[in-house]
Amino acid sequence: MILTQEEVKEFQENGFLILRNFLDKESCEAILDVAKVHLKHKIEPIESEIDYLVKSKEYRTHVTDYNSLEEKRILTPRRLRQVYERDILFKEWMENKKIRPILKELLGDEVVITTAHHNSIMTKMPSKNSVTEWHQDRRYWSYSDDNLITIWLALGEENSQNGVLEFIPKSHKMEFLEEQFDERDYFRVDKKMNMSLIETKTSTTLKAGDVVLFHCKLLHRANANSTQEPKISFVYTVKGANTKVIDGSRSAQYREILLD
Ligand SMILES: O=C(O)CCC(=O)C(=O)O
Repeated sequence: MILTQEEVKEFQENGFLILRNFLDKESCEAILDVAKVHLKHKIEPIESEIDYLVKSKEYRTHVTDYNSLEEKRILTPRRLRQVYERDILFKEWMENKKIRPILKELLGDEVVITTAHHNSIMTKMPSKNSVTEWHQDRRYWSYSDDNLITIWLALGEENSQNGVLEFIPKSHKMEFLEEQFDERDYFRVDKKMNMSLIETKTSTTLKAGDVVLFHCKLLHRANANSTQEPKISFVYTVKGANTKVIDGSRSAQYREILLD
């Protein structure tokens, strides 16, 4: 499967692209079954809801320990970290042969998995969960340039009630002032200069098997999950082989996998 010129243009211009029905239902269900076991038993490394809310910008930029901070027995998982190593099914999806030429085309480079970032099963549990404010994933990452793409696989339906992704198209190409972000680098919704941009937001319901590819500087957010079912997605990030990790940074603490 290779992208059409329109699809490549759409990604370059808007900063994201949706590939509908990309992974078959059986594979999604198999991944979901394993993910649910790891979530049920709270197998570390996990980021919990509390971690997500309290970790500072400094912590996220520098600390490489991905285990949860709060007591395991009471934590609500937000994401299972380091999934590449957790299960063969997870590894197989991240090395999926159908998606490789697509990523290569969009990166314009050889594809490298960055296990330091995302590399996760992302959840929003019904009992205790929170809004994800507008942000660029790139903010805590340390690389020579911005040629990084996140691959978001929906494992069930994602809609406005359970926290589907919302994007600000074209924001990956925009230059922003420091004052447009708060102390944790979230894009401020109370700033007049941000409001008109936020009005251009877009989102669409996803079904199991749909994939969203988005640029590491694209502004995105998600509602809290107000339903009784968890929202569970598989999220990992790739970079071009010529995009170099900054030595000594948190991004350099985990291995990279070159896909041939
Ligand atoms: O809340 C969500 O599901 C989106 C999470 C997200 O964008 C992130 O953690 O980078």
